[in-house]
Amino acid sequence: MKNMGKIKDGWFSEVCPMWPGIALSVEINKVLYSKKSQFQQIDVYETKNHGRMLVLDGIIQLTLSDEFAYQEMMAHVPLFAHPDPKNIAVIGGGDGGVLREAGRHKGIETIDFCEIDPQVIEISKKYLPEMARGFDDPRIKVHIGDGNAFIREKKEAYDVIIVDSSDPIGPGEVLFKKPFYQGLKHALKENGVVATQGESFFLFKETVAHLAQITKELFLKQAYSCILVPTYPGGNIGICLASLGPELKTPARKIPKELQDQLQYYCPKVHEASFVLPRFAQKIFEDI
Ligand code: SPM
Repeated sequence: MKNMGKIKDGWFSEVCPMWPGIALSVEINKVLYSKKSQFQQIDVYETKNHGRMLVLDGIIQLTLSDEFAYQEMMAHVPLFAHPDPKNIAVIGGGDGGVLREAGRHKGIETIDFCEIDPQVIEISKKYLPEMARGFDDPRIKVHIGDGNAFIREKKEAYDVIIVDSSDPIGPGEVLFKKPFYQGLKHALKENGVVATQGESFFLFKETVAHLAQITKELFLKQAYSCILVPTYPGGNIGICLASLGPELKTPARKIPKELQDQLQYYCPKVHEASFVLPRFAQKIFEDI
């Protein structure tokens, strides 16, 4: 895939044809790593004010200053929507951040993790240990390979599946298509919940509508949760949620105090509030 990032005068800019006319720029001090893996260009920068930053094919995946917002919401919204998650899968997110958050749930017994690019895991372990400590959890079984193929082999295996994908360009494209969602449904146990990277309703209206349409057709319930992330273009991103039973917009159980004390973004009120959308975004869901 074409690299969507540019560096000029000490600033990295994410420029992508999917959000024309806007660039998100972050001032950088140093390039810590820059190499092409079998799947994508991987860059790690030391930024001036936002800690280290992971960039794949020129698209910002995280900065250490605000990564907690995305990782916490991607993990805790689906995990608290489920009444008792025991077996879960995480697809993508080789930096380990979603695993770190999922691991805070003591009731989970097994975590299957699948990532297509082993280099992202290796580089995160070396340069982003705050994220990659997620891999230290003994309940995690790491599978290297295609997430779509991995999910297709599973039947009624998981209570919750979280898909931390990159954008629908490059290696993540297949994870935004209906056959993948059919596989997710097949892989869920009764009452299962799925959460996928749902893009921004400002910048990716068509993708948001497309995912809502697919999940409405296949699942009993579907909903879209909004997350504020200053270092993603538009300052926001969403979670596409779908369920075979549980309500999605309210937590199904109380959050233990020791878990709440570890978090910076997620709490039960934010869980509920994240589903309250501006009028134009609500309309995307009314129109499908
Ligand atoms: N664990 C962090 C991985 C992040 N995965 C999602 C990245 C999405 C980046 N693009 C956002 C585009 C803005 N709408």
